[in-house]
Amino acid sequence: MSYPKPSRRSWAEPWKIKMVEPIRMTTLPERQKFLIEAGYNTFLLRSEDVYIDLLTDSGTSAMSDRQWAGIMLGDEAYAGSRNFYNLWEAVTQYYGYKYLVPTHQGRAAEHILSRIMIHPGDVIPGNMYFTTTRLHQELAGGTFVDVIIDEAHDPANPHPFKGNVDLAKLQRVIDRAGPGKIPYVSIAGTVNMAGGQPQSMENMCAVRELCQAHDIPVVLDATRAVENAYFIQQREPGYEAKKVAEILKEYCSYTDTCTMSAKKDTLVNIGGWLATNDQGLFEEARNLVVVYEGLHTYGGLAGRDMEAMARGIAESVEDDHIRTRIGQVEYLGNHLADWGIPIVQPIGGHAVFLDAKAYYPHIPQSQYPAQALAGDIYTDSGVRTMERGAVSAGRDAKTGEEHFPKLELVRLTIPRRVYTQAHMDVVAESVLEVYERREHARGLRMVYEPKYLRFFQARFERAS
Ligand code: P71
Repeated sequence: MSYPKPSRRSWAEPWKIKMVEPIRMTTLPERQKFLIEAGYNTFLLRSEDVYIDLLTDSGTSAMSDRQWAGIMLGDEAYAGSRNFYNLWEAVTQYYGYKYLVPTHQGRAAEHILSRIMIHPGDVIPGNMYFTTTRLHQELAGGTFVDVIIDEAHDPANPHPFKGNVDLAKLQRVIDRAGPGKIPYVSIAGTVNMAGGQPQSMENMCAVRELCQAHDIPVVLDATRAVENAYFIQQREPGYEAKKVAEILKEYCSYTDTCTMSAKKDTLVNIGGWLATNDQGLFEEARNLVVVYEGLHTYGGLAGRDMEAMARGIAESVEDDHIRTRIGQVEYLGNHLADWGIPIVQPIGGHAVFLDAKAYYPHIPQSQYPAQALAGDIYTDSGVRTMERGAVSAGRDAKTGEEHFPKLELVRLTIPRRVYTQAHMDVVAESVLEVYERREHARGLRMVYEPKYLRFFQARFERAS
């Protein structure tokens, strides 16, 4: 008897499980109570009350046995720790930058960079805002201007590189502000708020050329640059035979400086850095880090954290690892798309994003449909997700008006090396269940709004 050969599950994990952490399923009445107590904000839930935690991929990865072994090799000297030099070597080897300043996480690097490079009245163009990045630019007196391609704002548009910069938009910003008012161009690969969408190498090169012509530095947010490199390998002609590690290094070579939240790509629970080829910037950053973080050879981290990071960097660029990582995200996304559930296309690197406007078209954006949807998924199954819409976008720094972004999304963010295919199936089933009951969904009103990054601590009640 003959039968069709099943297609290969090419993303199967290149590791096996050595240690497990129990998780607990709660009851529906318990979850209803927990969500009300949390003010309908998934950031305010206790993790013990969560079954599958897709809030973020930040600091939630599982470390390897090699990384845990590195933890035991922590050199906890106040100054000149061996692990700092190992980290510096790894950053130079894989990302290519000459100088390194460690920080406790990404926003600390953004803070230091913004303080040094931005002056009041400056303009910082970038490929879509990120919450902490934009806030530090604003706190330093700058204004962020979005120059991403229009396709990025359309959840259904299948453009393969929705993280690309629109060069005409960038040129217009340079002409209007004058190059002297632009301390740097801020590039992220992949673009978190667009749905984990990559930038092409060709576009990065073009940005570099344009910036060079005006003597403007390029600063990379390298938080998920390994995932970006994988998409370049998969989608950009000429890169299919190259290793992800090689592509990453070329990508970074078109930039002068990077900030990094090492809690994502590099497979650690805490850590970050600022890396640069500019010796003057390095010296200033190394000096300022002692004011806010700690000595320049630990930047708010323990020696063991830096060792885990150095080892995580090497693991993160392995082709087998990154294929599995993104393969799992695509597995979940394709499941949902096959059922006709509205998600951002193409499927992103670190997460599947639900299009809450298409999900709940009857809830006006002023009643935060994505916030409501995140709560409804938690109530259904104990799966925790994150709002990435109007609540995250906050208010205009000058006018105080609420931003209502085109993208009103719920992010199902997949931690690296943590959950199984069966967990993904449970998530997909819950998302489908909530979709089938969508006509009954109701919006929210905000009853408490903190001043900075309101999405973390805002509280809501059901809109009447
Ligand atoms: C994510 C996070 C963590 C987060 C931050 C703010 C709001 C909600 C969740 C952090 C990033 C990031 C990029 C592209 C800089 C940071 C800050 N992402 N750039 O996605 O995605 O890094 O958290 O280490 O300070 O859940 P930090």
